[in-house]
Amino acid sequence: MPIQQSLSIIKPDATKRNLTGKINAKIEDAGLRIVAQKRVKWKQAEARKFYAVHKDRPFYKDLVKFMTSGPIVMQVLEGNNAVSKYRKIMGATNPKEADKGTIRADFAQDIERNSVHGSDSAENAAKEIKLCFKKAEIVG
Ligand code: IDP
Ligand code: MG
Repeated sequence: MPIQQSLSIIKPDATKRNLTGKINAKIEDAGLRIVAQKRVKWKQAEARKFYAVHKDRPFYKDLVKFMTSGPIVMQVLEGNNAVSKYRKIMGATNPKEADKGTIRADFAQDIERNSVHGSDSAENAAKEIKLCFKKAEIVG
């Protein structure tokens, strides 16, 4: 199995409810290592850039508003098949459809306020990590 990296974001609904530690515990229990982490508040332009792939979707405007509404915790996760492993422990986008025990099943509030972001492919992970972190901030 290849060692991979994935970009994770703990979203404002979760930081607001003080869930960073509980989410990190699920990440570490799954065997992923948090090799970079920083808490920031995004400006509109940063959120728009990060979610540019969704710019034509009906939820884009609200998503940018939500992602700039409070602090977020950006992370680089490392481990075997990190991209698909993290998607699995995150659960489905809509928490109503998320498997039991996943981050979204346990913590998400609704389809928008769904507590975490995770890269959906190795290619996008590389792009997102580059957008969010300097090389020196990632310490494996
Ligand atoms: P993902 O986060 O599971 O990869 P995406 O389809 O990439 O899901 O959507 C990005 C984010 O946009 C979601 O995590 C969620 O916060 C928000 N979102 C997605 N679909 C909807 C929707 O139908 N209504 C409101 N917000 C949505
Ligand atoms: Mg996505």
